[in-house]
Amino acid sequence: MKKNKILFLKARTGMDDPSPPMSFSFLGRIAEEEGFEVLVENLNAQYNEKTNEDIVELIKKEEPTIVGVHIFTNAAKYSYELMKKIKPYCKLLIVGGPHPTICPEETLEMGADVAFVGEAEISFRKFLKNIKGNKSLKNLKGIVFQDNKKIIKTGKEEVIFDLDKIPIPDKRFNRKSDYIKIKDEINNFGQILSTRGCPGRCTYCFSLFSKCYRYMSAQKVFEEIMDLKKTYGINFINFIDDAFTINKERLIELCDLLMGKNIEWSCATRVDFLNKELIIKMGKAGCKMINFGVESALPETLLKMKKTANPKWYVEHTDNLLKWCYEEKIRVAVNILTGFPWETAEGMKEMQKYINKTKKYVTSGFYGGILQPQPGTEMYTEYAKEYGFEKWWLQKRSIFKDDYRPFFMAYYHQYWDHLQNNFFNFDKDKFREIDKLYKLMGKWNLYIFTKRRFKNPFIIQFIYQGLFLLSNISIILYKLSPRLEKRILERIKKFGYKFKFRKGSEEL
Ligand code: B12
Ligand code: SF4
Repeated sequence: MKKNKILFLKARTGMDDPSPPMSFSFLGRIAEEEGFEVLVENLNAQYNEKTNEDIVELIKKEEPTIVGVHIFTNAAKYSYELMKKIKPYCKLLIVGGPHPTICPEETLEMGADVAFVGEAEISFRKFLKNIKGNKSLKNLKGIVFQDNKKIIKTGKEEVIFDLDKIPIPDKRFNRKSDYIKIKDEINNFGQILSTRGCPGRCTYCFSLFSKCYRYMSAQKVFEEIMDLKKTYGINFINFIDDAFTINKERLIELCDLLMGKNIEWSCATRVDFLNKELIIKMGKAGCKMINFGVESALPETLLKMKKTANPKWYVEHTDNLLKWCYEEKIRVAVNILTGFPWETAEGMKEMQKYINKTKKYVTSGFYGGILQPQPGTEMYTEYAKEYGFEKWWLQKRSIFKDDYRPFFMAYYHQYWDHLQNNFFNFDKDKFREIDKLYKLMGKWNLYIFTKRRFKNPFIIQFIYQGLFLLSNISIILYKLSPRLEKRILERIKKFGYKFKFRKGSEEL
């Protein structure tokens, strides 16, 4: 008998994925357990050169029973283009991810037969069983679909409380060559999601996994690490949890398990769930980098974004954390988010001072962005109508031709496109000060990027100044003509990539 096949897809967006999407590893395993052959094409993977037309040919050749598309809001427009192309050849087109969770009806209008809402391990398994048994979808929870032109919403599927019961995600379905060209890039397969949900209430954040914080046991996390080490030879794990350090006991237990195991790792977390004692312990257990969701140092913004009720304590505590990490030689990345409607040019100048004051401790770089109000968040619900950005993900045309990002965006002005989107109609002064703020952070990123790769102070200065100069030339050229910028700087951008994996000096 011919085996059922499922093809998972992610559309190209122009902002490459360095690592395979976790959703396909979780769901692929379930599909395989249910007797499906699993195919994955992530067109957004950094080295996947396939086009939408190639996917049409693939579907014609493989004739999958189900085609499943993962959709981020930022990728919605691109995903819909892909869906339009493949729809005539699909037997059953399903979608899932953050965007279908928030806007399931829209995805149906765009061609999906079924949209999955929220975390899908339970609903997806039941769905596959139903498909095999030719049963009605009406009894399934967690999906939205059309029946005789009527939209049927089946209600929420139960939250998975015991994460240890979910099988370890299987990364085998992903083609290695889509993500790896240089040996060290194997660590891109080292992502682990060890918790789900976040108790935070930040007004700009959409939490697909609900506010209910759940976590895998330390023992199960350790098993997954060992599995990755054994299968892929991975020696650097990247925990992609929203707030990895919330459960103190679990963190301590995991650190104890990792002591002396020669595994290095990084994680992201909120600043209010960490202290000096934990940082020391994490450092000893191989933690090399912590990404802090600091977001702002402005009291009004911290309060209005619901990050903290005590901004004074928050900023002081953040300063301490950064120093403690520095002392323990744990590199630090800091996320900064600006662009809120109440912020002013003066506020942005304050933020510039804050960056200058703290940058010494930010040894892994500044990230974050300029607010893009995601649907399903308070920032979207409250301001979309007032500022006229309803359904922006369908309207905003891409700033970039052929999805090529100019050289200056590589390290210097990573969020330049976010600024151009200008959701909240910033006045000239505010626009200029935000621009300055991100350039300041970008300049620091260029410096530490160089410093980690070279030891000789003369060479560091030479390369850093060179990159800085090239970034500014790139801006001027881009303003003259984006095509000219591409012709002159695309090669240097690609060449610069070789430095990315040059072993960096561990000295901070
Ligand atoms: C890792 C990560 C990234 C990585 C992605 C790496 C990769 N290989 O995928 C990087 C750093 C590249 C990234 C970038 C961005 N990210 Co991000 N990211 C995350 C993060 C922290 C984890 C994602 C993850 O792996 N989750 C675990 C998997 C298992 O969950 P999942 O993908 O949602 O899948 C589950 C369900 O959705 C469902 N499902 C998913 N797909 C499908 C498909 C089918 C067919 C079915 C049936 C079900 C299904 O089943 C899965 C299992 O339950 C999430 C936050 C979070 N906690 O999820 C944010 C998050 C996804 N990112 C977000 C955002 C906004 C961005 C950026 C736009 C940020 C920016 N402004 O630049 C960019 C966009 C990049 C782009 N290409 O356009 C938002 C998305 C909001 C939205 N409405 O889309 C999130 C939710 C963060 C947040 N709380 O706001 N991100
Ligand atoms: S931004 Fe971070 S801390 Fe705030 S709700 Fe989202 S995941 Fe939680």
